[in-house]
Parts: sequence; structure tokens; C-alpha cells
Amino acid sequence: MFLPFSVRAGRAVAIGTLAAVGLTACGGTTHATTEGATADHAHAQATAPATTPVAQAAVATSAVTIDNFSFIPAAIKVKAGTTVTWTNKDEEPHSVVSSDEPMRSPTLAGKANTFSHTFTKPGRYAYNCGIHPFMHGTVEVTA
Ligand SMILES: [Cu+2]
Repeated sequence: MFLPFSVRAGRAVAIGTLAAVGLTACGGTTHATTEGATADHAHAQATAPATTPVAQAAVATSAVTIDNFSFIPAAIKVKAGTTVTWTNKDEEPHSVVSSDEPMRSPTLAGKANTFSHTFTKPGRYAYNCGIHPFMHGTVEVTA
């Protein structure tokens, strides 16, 4: 599948930043003095990225912007009965599709760049772009 270079570059930068944070968190002096600490540290660092996805706090808003191949904010929180509106600000067409909460927007592009959906039942609903499945977002619906 075709991915624009800018998206790939952005992801590489994000991964690099995470790695840098991990290295920075390492104190430096203490773990070098004992074999055990070094082993534990290495183990934790190797497994952390795979087992703990970066937690994003859900933002209390009903408006999601699609920009630079991302849903912003990617995680939102609304009360049941709220209508959420997505607005595509990219020049690329995007869509909003979910199997958790049955919804499927038309392709959002040009002047037809908004889509709204009302969430009635509490729950946490994942969605993605139907054109670029790597674009993810969640809507947390509270009672
Ligand atoms: Cu898209």
C-alpha cells in the first residue's frame, strides 16, 4: 500500500523519540555497578514498547479534526447522546469507519469534509480511516 513519505518519516521520528526517552530515563550510574540491575534494566527496556502502548488521555470534546493523516485528538470522551463531528482538513480524502459502533462515513474530501455520528450507548469505540487503516481513533462514551 502506498504511504506518503511524510507519514513514514513522522512515524520514524516518533519511534526515535520514544527510544530517546527510554534511554534518558536510565539513570546511568547505578545500573552499571551491578550485574543484576543491568540485566533487569535491559529486559524492561526491551519488552516495554511491545506490552505497554502509549496511553493517550481521552480529551473531552465532540470535535475531531483530521490532519496530516491523523485524528486529532485521537482519543475523545463524550457523554451518551452526544453527536461527534469529524472534519477533514487534509488535502487527502479520508473517512471514518467503525465496527465497534456501526458507522461508515462517505469519503470526506473537498467541501464535503465533515461527518457526524451520535453515540447513544456508553462504551469505548475504536474507529479508523477506511482509506488509510493505520489511522486510528477512539470514542469513549460515558453514561
Ligand atoms: Cu485516511
